[in-house]
Amino acid sequence: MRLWALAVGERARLSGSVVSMAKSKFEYVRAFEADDACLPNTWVVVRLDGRNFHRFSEKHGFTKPNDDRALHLMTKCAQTVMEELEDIAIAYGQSDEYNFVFKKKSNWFKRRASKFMTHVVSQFSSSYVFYWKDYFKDQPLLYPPGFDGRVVLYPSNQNLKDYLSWRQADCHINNLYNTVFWMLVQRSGLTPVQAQNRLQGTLAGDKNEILFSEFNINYNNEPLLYRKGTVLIWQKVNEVTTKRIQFPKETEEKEVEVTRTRNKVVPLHCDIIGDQFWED
Ligand code: DGT
Ligand code: MG
Ligand code: MG
Repeated sequence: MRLWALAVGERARLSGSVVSMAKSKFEYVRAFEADDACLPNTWVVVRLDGRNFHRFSEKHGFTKPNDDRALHLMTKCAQTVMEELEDIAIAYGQSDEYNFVFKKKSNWFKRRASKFMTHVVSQFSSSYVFYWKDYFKDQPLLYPPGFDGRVVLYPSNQNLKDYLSWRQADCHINNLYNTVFWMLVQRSGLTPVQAQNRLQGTLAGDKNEILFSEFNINYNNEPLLYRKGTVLIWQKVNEVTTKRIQFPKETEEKEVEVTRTRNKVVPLHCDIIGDQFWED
């Protein structure tokens, strides 16, 4: 049919029906979208992890085994994620990973796993690039970093506690190993292979002993940031600002202090394996 040959009103009527016919003909493809709603009443955890950060940390000259700039940048990005997105109750980060826990009752985007995961990962990634220069002052970003993401559901509070404990235990094990490993390489002049052989089969106690007897380091005095990672929680904080106000019957403005309570994301470097943290 040559629609252009018809009167304007007639053309609109016909083209409308053609479009709606076509719409209903094509619409079946929507059924191919999988329903990925997370089970109700479960904790939704999104874990993200830097893609090939072994290479990324080498190329950008991260200090070994811990780079304060990198760790603080990760936390800044995680804070941004918590502030920009909805319903994240707590987050935990270490090395090149961060874990975000959505509230059990969250109905954000109808609990669709893909929405949770992609929003977290994209907000985090863009923040990493956006805030890079604030932390790595004279180290340019050499190529765009990437992060992977996954969603895991935990039905009980105990499951969630155990999950976060597992991540913090991982932080401890890796950090203890890396601390001794880099001491052996940087201070004792061992090659990486020699240091690896030296540490093969050693237990935590042996590693503590090497640090103490050979390098005079008490591992327990190493910074909590390195040993425990970072927990992000919401806390009410009092914010004091000064405002200029003109009172009635007065001609000049006066400066007054205004205190407001605000919910803020604050970083902690504490133990989350024991019960104390959860009771508090
Ligand atoms: P992936 O996650 O499978 O794509 O591969 P990677 O290389 O990211 O492996 P992963 O996530 O198991 O290990 C994290 C890497 O990031 C590891 O090679 C050490 C590096 N990394 C993370 N934080 C620091 C840091 O503060 N300093 C240094 N030197 N390296 C770090
Ligand atoms: Mg990684
Ligand atoms: Mg990792």
